[in-house]
Amino acid sequence: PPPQSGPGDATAVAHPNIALVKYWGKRDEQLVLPRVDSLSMTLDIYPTTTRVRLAPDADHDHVTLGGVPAEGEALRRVVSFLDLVRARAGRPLRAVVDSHNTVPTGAGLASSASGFAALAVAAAAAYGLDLDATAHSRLARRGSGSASRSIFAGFALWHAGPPTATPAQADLGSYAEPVPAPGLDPALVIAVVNAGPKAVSSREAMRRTVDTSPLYEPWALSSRDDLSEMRAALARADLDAVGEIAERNALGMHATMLAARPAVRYLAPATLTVLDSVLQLRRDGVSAYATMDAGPNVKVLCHRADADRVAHTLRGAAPGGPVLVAGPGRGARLLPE
Ligand code: 2P0
Repeated sequence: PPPQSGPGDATAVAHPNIALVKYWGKRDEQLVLPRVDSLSMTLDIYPTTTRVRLAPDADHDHVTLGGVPAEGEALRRVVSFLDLVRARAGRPLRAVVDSHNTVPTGAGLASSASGFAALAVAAAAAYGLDLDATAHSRLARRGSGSASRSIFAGFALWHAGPPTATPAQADLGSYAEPVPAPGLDPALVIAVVNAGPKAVSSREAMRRTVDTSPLYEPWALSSRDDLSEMRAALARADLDAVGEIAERNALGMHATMLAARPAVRYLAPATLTVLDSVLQLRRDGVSAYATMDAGPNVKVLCHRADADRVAHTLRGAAPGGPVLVAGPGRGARLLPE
């Protein structure tokens, strides 16, 4: 039977998002407060489905990811997230969590975004918290920063939040909200050049970049201009401007990591081969722009009408890994619909 969400037992689905203006660097690790605003597109592929059931007789949380019991850091992150929800609900009960990702985990394909967005919505409902989308976004942020954006459909802006006097105020000030982009009909073509887990977690890589990279502050400053120009470009449905800003913002983010000590390098030879083919597409008159996250995989923004041609070119450039076409997807929600 289809899952029925209600108090005590709730199932949620969420999709990953890809940032066009990146989140890189925290100002508060505990609260997951970023140093910069970021802006993303939620995808319509790679959903994560997560069921949370309260377990009155259990003395610890049971967590499975893809049917396999979670352990180590993955388990710790889910349990601390549930602790937050329990504290807020004033209910100490343990839970059974079953999560199914369709996206390769830890490969820079935003599995933690869909994962914690689905967990936030399902856990809040199971523990009887009545949260609006903004509150879901703040809560999801505590699990993984980028998850704050997957609460929303389409384009979303995650506010770093203003400087504040207290941690409670800071928590309130950092959440995502939808950004309308009327008239834009985009696709993101994803070239998976390596679906394996990354060697350095994005959490560790961000920390090292902020602490040691002389390029971090200049990038964070320029990112503010990228964000305001991106909002204007989305509002006028200017895909070429959206793509140019996204590509320069991502390359700049990777430059900050390359300048960290020791360097963090997610870009692989196949990444550069795909970037060359994106340049060639542009020379051939196709509006195509690349972005890369904490991994070697490349996401190419284009008009939806050009997506098949772009996908064909990327398949030729990076034989081996799958190439998928994604469009703007829905926000996180409880099942059934
Ligand atoms: C982003 N990334 O904006 C950036 C660009 C990767 C590169 O958000 O430590 O998994 O859990 O808050 O959200 C990946 O970082 O990090 C990420 P945590 P998260 O999408």
